[in-house]
Amino acid sequence: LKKSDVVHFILGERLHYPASSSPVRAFAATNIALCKYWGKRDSELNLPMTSSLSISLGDKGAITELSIHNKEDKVIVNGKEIPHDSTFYKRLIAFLDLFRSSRTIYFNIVIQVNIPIAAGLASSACGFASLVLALNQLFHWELSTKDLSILARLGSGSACRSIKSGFVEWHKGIETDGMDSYAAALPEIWPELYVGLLIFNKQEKNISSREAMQRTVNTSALYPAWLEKANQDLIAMKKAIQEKDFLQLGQIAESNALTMHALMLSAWPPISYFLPETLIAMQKIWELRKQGIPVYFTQDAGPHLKLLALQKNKTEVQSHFPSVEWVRVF
Ligand code: 2P0
Repeated sequence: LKKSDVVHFILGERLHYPASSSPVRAFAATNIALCKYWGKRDSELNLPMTSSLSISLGDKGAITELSIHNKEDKVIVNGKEIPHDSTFYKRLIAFLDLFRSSRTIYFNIVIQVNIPIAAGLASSACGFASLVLALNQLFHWELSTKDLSILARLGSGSACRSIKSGFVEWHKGIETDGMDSYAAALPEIWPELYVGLLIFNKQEKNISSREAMQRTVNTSALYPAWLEKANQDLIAMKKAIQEKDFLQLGQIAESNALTMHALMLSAWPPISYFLPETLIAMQKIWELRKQGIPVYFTQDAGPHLKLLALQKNKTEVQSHFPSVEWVRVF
């Protein structure tokens, strides 16, 4: 199945609805997975091998302003026009092509992202999610959250989780068309829970997560063990969230992230997103825990760490990591 088949299935005749004549705007928060998505069962439709669970980062994310343009597509990200030969432009345009149907229609896309782009902070997730929300408004589709999540997934897997705020679970689904692979919010809220961004540099990464996860699935001897662990972690994580058990949440998230990175080290050619600073910070976090300070981390496809802490421990953690930027989740 192709992406366009899924789009036709979801939108039907809505694919031909006229666009609004005035610009629309939509925000989507970026999300950080506590139980990671790492590996696909279908790389055309971004269908995952496992379910995953994330938290959306409050007001950190992307605002997409979308309008109809008269001659060609134009993409501006944080005030800069994106060159037409860049990978990002091509990926975005290929995604928009899905929604043009047979008509000649061009878009003006202005994206404002308030997190470092392509640094493992899931900017593609909030970018595609906000774009889908904006398309939904521009064409007055009035889609359900589930359908919006499926469309966002076609842009980038993790984008399907950015359609909702708070704790979000992406159900992996089993259908070949992926109509049961979408994200839904969990009912729990946890106002004391904070995420601390520990950013080590702003360089773009050298291998995309898309390529890295594919290589991991294809070459890591540890991958079957990951499938097992991912499943167990998800169950335990949902329990920890229900019971507001921070130590459990932190332990599962940190162990899940480290196992994902262990998979990458065991791939061939090996993949590492670690910088020396990443490892130094990890050691420090483990030391702080020995001293009784409850702080954990998670790490994505980049060198940065995201700290997990409760509101009451923020100040103390900050004294050891002065550069940390706290994000209020709820
Ligand atoms: C996650 N990551 O669960 C995992 C953990 C990075 C590390 O999802 O190919 O941009 O577009 O489906 O979603 C990043 O990969 O990949 C990601 P595609 P995506 O957040």
